[in-house]
Amino acid sequence: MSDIRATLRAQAIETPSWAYGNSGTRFKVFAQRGVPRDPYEKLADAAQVHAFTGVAPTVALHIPWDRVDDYADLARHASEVGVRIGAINSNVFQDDDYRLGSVTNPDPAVRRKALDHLLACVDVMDATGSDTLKLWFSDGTNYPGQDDIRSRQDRLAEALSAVYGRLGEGQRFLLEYKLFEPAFYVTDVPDWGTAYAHCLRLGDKAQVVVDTGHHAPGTNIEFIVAFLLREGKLGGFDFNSRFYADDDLMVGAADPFQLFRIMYEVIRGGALSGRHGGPEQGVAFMLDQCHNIEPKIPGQIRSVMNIQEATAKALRVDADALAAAQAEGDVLAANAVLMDAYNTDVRPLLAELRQEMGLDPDPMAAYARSGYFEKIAAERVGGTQAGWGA
Ligand code: PSV
Ligand code: MN
Repeated sequence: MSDIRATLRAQAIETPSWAYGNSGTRFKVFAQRGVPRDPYEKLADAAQVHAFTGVAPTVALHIPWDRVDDYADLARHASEVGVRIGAINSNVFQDDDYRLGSVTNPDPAVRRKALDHLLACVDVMDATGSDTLKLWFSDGTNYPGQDDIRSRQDRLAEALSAVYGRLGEGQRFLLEYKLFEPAFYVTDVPDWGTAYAHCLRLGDKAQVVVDTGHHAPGTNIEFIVAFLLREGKLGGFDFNSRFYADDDLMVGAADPFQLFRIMYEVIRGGALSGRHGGPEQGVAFMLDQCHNIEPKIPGQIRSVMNIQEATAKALRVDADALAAAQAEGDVLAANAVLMDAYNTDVRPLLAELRQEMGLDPDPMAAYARSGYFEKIAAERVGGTQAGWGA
């Protein structure tokens, strides 16, 4: 039990800067009070999530949504408020130039522009001390015959190779896949196999990131996790949950059992220790979520707690009993070992752990009592609220 506590104490979950800004669907972005106007305010909000949970020490940036004049100054601000800069997320999907793709665009000038952005993101890593670049491409085609599938893979490989060559000591990139959207016919990186094949060719500094919302219904995500971990190619997670497509809802909300199964495979693969800097950063546990209708900071706190609960349950799986049942081919006993762990109420354990860490046992209530929301709602008046594209 003390091992479980130590492991949970050391867990690190990264929150995304964009979760604190306004967001919505293509139908409506709902503005909320107190939303940050710039990346500095986003970091201040992220620091609240860390202050109340104790396990969210890093914040992912999205460039250009978090563009500032002086990234070293932004990193300084992060440490002043009690967090660090985590992954740098590139964005080659919002300019008119990218209508037919970014790094896979048939026009070499557009490909050059996209590549320059990716390289500029590595400059941001250098300035902020970030060790991870996250690459997601919206590239693809909408109609059969629109462009040559193979040539697009060649162009993708060329761009990835150029970015890989620019990575410094202790830096890596994570390649993200997504089944569809915004491209509806072919997506150039649609699945883990495509991402894995590109990363494998490049080397150790290229790994796959699993965004839990980016799969077809019914996909066995924990199998992907087990496989990639076994191959040393799982670089991280973008956690969120989905009911239909890429819903970006709070992780653990739609399917807490799936999250438990994923965390079990993470533990089975010895990968819970998370990021620890240097060339072997380990698996980055990142949230990639939007809080369209719920308040943002509590939405992030709840999500972090959901991951903690799934992790605590997965840590409670009796590995010896499970191995014995599996060796005997005792299907029901093996399944029962897993289900016993899943059905354990770990909330008292986590509450005690927080108290040991000098935190309030109930982060949601403690945040609500803190008055932080009332403060930012009163202070953040005027200016332009951060949101998609800002
Ligand atoms: C794409 O849907 C994605 O999951 C990528 O990680 C982007 O960078 C992120 O969403 C933006 O929210
Ligand atoms: Mn993502």
